[in-house]
Amino acid sequence: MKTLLLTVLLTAGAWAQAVPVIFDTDMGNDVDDALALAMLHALESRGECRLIGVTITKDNPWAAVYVDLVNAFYRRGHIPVGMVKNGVTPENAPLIQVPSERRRADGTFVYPRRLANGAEAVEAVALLRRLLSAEKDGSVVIVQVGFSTNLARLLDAPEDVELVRRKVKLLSVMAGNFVQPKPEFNVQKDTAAARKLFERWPGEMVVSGFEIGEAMKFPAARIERDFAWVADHPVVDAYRNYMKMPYDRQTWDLTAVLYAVRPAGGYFDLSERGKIASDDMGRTTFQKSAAGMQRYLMITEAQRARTLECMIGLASQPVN
Ligand SMILES: [Ca+2]
Repeated sequence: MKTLLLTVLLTAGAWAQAVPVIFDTDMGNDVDDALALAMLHALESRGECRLIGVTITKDNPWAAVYVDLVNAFYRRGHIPVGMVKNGVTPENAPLIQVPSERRRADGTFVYPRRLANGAEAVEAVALLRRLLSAEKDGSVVIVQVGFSTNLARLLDAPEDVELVRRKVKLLSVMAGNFVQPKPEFNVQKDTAAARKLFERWPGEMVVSGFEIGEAMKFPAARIERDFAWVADHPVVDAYRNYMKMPYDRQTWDLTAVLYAVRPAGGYFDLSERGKIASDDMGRTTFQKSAAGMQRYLMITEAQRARTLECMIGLASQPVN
């Protein structure tokens, strides 16, 4: 009885420490979003975070279905999923569609899910508002690994800006490029939203630029080996349907998740404080200023191997 009580208390303690996370993703445009979502589930299983909701910026119905089935695979099919309205990149993508449609010989889905189709998902900005309102002040971490469409819209109303200011501890973003003046996909696809986010986000923001995920590639051999604990894994299925195997893929979105949940892990270095700006071409620039609330990730040669190994371990961690 004492042991049971202790277990309950320890579990409750871990739960209280677990940082509430919202994952905002363009699921379907690249496979790193799927690996990043797997990492969040592993981190939740370890008591480090609580995935309170997923909002999507890819305007394709399979994106919501795929996110929902991954959540269900990790036995968290209750997590709310929000869809962008009139978003960019509506095109179909095999990496989200093929796993969603796979059925067994008896006709049942290989990956059961709650959402029958994307139209059943709630609207993303309304969901963001609801999720933030329900959490403690200064507690929420948002991970944005797609376009800024949803979060920029959340900044339209002054009361929502105030909500963000009050509730959000950190916004961890994958976007931009801080070593070369080159357009980056997440900025380029919705330049107006990206500009607005960088100009007006009222809190701490740490950005993982193109160069960080580019420096660490998820090895195809580890996709084959480390996920072998289960016959059908929705993230492996997505990986196989994104490009012809075997291929190593950049870990862009995974880096934003790792920093978001383990900011003190020593996996990355941080730039000085300052202000990020983006242009109509999708390029980002950084202006340092002591009072700035924006920084970007940097990584040393010495950090790379450990950081990559950690991301591989979390993404492939078995369901508990
Ligand atoms: Ca992405």
